[in-house]
Amino acid sequence: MADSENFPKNYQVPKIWQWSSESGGKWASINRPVSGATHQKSLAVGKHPLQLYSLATPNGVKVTIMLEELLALGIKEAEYDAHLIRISEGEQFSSGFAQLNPNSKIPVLLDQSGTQAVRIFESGAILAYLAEKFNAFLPTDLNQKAETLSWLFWQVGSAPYVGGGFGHFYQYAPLKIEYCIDRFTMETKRQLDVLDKQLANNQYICGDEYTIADMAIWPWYGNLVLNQVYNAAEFLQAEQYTHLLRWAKQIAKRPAVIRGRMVNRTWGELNEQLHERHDASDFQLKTQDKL
Ligand SMILES: N[C@@H](CCC(=O)N[C@@H](CS)C(=O)NCC(=O)O)C(=O)O
Repeated sequence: MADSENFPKNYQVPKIWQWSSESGGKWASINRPVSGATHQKSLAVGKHPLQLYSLATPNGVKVTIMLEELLALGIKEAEYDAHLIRISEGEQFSSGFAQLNPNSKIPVLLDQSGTQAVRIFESGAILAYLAEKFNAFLPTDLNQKAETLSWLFWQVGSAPYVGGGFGHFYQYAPLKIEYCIDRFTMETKRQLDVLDKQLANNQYICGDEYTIADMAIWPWYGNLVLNQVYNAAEFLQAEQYTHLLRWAKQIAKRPAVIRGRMVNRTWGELNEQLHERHDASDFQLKTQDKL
């Protein structure tokens, strides 16, 4: 990894950008300016109709929370296999993965329950697909559905400023650049304020009903104020967002959320890491502390 000394003090923008694989940073080894597979490897396929290929990042956890919530409702058809994709090792660039998601990013879902298998990529699209397939966590009333989808799309459009912007420059960038940290901290705090105001008058994001909007927003913004990502709660003065914190703590206690955030997790406490999930009993039998 390059450190700050590798960066010239007076950078002049060249006429044409050239890719330097030495540009450094935590994700330098997997970042490329081109798409597509880097190696031939097919994906493992388990016994259940739903096959998830993922990692327990906030985008991955959205889907495992949804699947665990569906199972908690007693919907057996939502049984799934969750296969681990180690993105820091470039497993998202296997030919099998790239075939399911041309964007080579987790999560991706393969639904084999019908006559023709369906692949769904983009976490927001996966949540909407599962909600419609199982008729749960997305209101059928058109106006309420519009409100839920507005917040779902808000999350998908807004979180890259938090992840790719704030989180990247605050935690991962090999040098701390005040301009970048200021710019993305400002935007992140603005977004936290949007949520705090919405939750001042609503139990859940869209009112009294827990929906896919909560499942999409919690892994990013709930975890941020609970100091579970980027270790930035103090820096962002998370305690100011009292309504958001109240909601974040409430969601964190849901059994399906506790299970969902363990799936495909490869860091943190060993008893909270379930690298692969192929059966409901895996939560009791196959966490890393038991293997
Ligand atoms: N908009 C996508 C974003 C997915 C995404 O950024 N996934 C990250 C992990 S959170 C990833 O797979 N990164 C690997 C890479 O960029 O190569 C979604 O919501 O599904």
